[in-house]
Amino acid sequence: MLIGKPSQFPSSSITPQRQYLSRRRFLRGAVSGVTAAGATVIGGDRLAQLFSPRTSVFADSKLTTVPSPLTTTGEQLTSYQDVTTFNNYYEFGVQKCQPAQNAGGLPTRPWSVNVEGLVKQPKTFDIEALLKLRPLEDRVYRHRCVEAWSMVIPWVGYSLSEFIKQCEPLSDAKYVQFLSYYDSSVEKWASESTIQWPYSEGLRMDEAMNPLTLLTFGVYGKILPNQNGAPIRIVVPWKYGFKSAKSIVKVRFLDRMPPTTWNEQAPNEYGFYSNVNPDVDHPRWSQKTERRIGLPFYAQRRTTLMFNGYGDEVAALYKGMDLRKDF
Ligand SMILES: Nc1nc2c(c(=O)[nH]1)N[C@H]1C(S)=C(S)[C@@H](COP(=O)(O)O)O[C@H]1N2
Ligand SMILES: [Mo]
Repeated sequence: MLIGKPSQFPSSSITPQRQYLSRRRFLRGAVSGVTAAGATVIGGDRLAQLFSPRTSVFADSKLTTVPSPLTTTGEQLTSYQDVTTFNNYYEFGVQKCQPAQNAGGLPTRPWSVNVEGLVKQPKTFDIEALLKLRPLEDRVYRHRCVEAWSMVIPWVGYSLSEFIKQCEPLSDAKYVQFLSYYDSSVEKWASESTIQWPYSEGLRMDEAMNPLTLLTFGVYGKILPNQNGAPIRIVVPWKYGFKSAKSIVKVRFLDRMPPTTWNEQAPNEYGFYSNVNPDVDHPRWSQKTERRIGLPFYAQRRTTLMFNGYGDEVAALYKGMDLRKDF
């Protein structure tokens, strides 16, 4: 077994989730046996952590789910392996392989989401209560990153609108902001980029209330792995991936557009709306096509669809807007 800084390991040396969990159970059993015999040793939890801190103990837990009428079908799903090892989560490193290696220390329990701003009264929701608020649905969505790659992912969650109703926003709330967890002692890689933390994203209220916008707790029928934004994230399938903030700790209702991370980084490259739009290129690359992760190389290239293929459901939200200006 390897011991060292996670960044020193090639991804091939990462212990697969199942193997790690069973090893962890074994270690616990072994250590309690030794302790019972009278020897002084470090506890099973601590020992297991020393050996392999990369995967959350929750990551393998199955969720009880129901089918969803809002699922997208017909396309081959991206494998669990690709969905959970090719990630963007800059707090845990700027390379795609880094979040899976580094996010093990994200403390996903206890966890609560604070709601503030233009609401009847500020509230705090515990993650366990949020998991039970509505039946958890299986929803397959296309996922299009602004970097022109894509996946097809079976998420687990329920419409964000169900949560927003519980927040009791006031009528002058026109936008909603999502703030991600940030702790520089846990997310040591955050300083590798010039981003101002915490990660911030936002939606116009009608976008947030659209039934497709998913409050997400899981993937492939299981609790979200940390690198995918555990324990709670947003998924907005008709927008570029960066609109979907991970590991949310705060939701704020506002009467104006909130500042958002990528828009602040480079306003000419990343707009507030960031709807998937093959007709509006990024200043440095085309958005007309995308590379579907996990397929053989000759089959990867595909045409990007307006609103990522969700135009029937969302085009009306942007009626009368110039999407070249409001990109
Ligand atoms: N807090 C936080 N949320 C984030 C990001 C991030 O770096 N930090 N990256 C975004 C980007 S660019 C994408 S494409 C998606 C990636 O989600 P996935 O890794 O689950 O596919 O998360 C988004 N949410
Ligand atoms: Mo992205």
